[in-house]
Amino acid sequence: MKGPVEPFKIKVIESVKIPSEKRRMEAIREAGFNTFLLLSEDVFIDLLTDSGTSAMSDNQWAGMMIGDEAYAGSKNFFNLEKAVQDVLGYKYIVPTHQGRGAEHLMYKTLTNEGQIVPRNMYFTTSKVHVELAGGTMVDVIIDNAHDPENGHPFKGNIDFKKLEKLIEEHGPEKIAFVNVEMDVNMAGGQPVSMQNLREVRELCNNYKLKVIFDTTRSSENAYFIREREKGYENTPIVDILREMMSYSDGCIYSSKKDCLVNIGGFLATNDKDIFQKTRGMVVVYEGLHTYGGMAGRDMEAVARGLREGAQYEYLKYRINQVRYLGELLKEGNVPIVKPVGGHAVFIDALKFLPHLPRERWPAQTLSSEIYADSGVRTMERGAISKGRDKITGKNIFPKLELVRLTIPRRVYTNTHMEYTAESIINLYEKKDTIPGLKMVFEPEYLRFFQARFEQLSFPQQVIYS
Ligand code: P71
Repeated sequence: MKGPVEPFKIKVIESVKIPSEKRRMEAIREAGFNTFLLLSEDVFIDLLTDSGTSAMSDNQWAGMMIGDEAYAGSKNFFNLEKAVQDVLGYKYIVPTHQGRGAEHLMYKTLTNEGQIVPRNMYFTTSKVHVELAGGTMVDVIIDNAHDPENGHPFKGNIDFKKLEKLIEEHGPEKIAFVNVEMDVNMAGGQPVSMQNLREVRELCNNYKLKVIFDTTRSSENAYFIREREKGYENTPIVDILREMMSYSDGCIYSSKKDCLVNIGGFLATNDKDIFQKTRGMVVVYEGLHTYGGMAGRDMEAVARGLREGAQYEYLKYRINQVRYLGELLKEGNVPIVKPVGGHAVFIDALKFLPHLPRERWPAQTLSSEIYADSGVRTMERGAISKGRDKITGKNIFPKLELVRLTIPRRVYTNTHMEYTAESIINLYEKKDTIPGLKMVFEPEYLRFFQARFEQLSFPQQVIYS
C-alpha cells in the first residue's frame, strides 16, 4: 500500500527532531501525563489537533501581504464576503476571531432560557455556548455513531425518530433551532449525507424551525458525499457545498480547519434578522463588523483558503492521507473507529488496553504512552474529556474512550504517517506491559486541558477514588 500523491511541492520547511528516549520520559512526567501540557519543542509529530495547524499556500501568503488594516471597510472583508457567497452561497457574513466567537453570537441570538438544541452529537465549545445562553444540547445522532465497529457510510446523520420525538415531547416552541455538524468531530469525523440534510430541512419546515449548520469541516464532508452518495459522483465540490448550505438558515464556521489558516472564523446566513442581530453583537464582543477580531491579512488568508480547501484534487489527497494512516494501523491489528473519518484516526483505547479499568483512564494512558514511545502527540477523547455529571458529581464513562490522531492539513508527509503507524503497532504488541494512571489534579472546568496524573506500577491497579 502507498500513500496518496501530494498535489503540491514544498517551498518552506520547519525543522523538527525526535527527542531522546530519556527526554521523552522526563517530558511526559513533567507534563503530568497530559499531552496538552507538553511543550511543543518536545514533540516530533504533532497530531493533537487539525485546528489552526495547516500549512498555508504561496497564494495565501501572498494574500497576507495585501492585508488592508483599516479599522473600517477593509477590502479583505469584501474578498472574504465574496468567497463565502461563491463557495457556500450565503448572502451575509459576520467575521469573528475563531469558531467559538461565531458560536457565541449565533447561539446567544437564537436561544432563550430553557430551550433545547438538538444536534448530531455535540462539540465542547458548541455545548458551552448553548448552555451559557440558557439552553440544553440534546444528542439526536443515529445510534451507529456510538459504535466504533459500525461501518455506516454517513455515521454523522441525524436520527429523525429521535428528533421528531423530541419536538413532539417538548413542543416546537421549546426548540431553539436544529443544529447539524458536518463531519462530526466527536464521532470520529463522520459525514452527514445530502439526503439527510434535505430531510432535516423538510422536517424543520413542517415545524417552522430554524436549521443552523456547524460547517467547520464542510468541505471534507462534501468530499465524502461525492465519494459515497449516489448522483454526486461527478458533481463539483462547490456545487455540493452550495446545495448543502441551501438546506440551512445559517452557519458558524471555525476557519482554522477547512479554510487552511492558523486563525479566524465567521458566521454566515441568508436570514436578514439573524444577520442584523449578530452584526449588532459582534461590535461588543469581537470587533467592528468588517474585521470581527481578525486582522485584514487574516481575512484575506481565510478568503483564499476557503476556495483552495474546496478543490477536489486537494481534498482527495487530504482524505486519503488520513485514510492511509488508518489502513496502516488496521493492517497492524490496532483497533480503530470505522470507517476512518475526514480529519483524524481514532484508536479505541478500551480494546487497545482491555486490562485497564475505566478509572485508570485507558485513553489518557494510551496518549501518554504513544508520546513516550515515539514523540507523537495525540489527544484523549473519552472520560477525561467528558467530565463529571453536573448533579451527582460522578465521573461519566462514555461508550467511546478514544485517542485522536488528528492530521494537520498539508503539513506532514506520508512517511510521517508510516513512522506514526509503525510506532503504534510496536506499542500494541507490548500493550500488556502498560500500567494505568491515577488522576492527582482535576480542574473544575474543561479538565482535560490541565488535569495531572501519576503512573501506577503493576500490580497497583486497585481503584481508590
Ligand atoms: C479541535 C477543535 C479545537 C479545540 C476546541 C476545544 C478543545 C480542544 C480543541 C474546534 C471546533 C470544532 C467544531 C466542530 C467548533 C469548534 C470551535 N475544534 N466546532 O477539534 O471542532 O472552533 O476552536 O475555532 O473556536 O481540536 P474554534
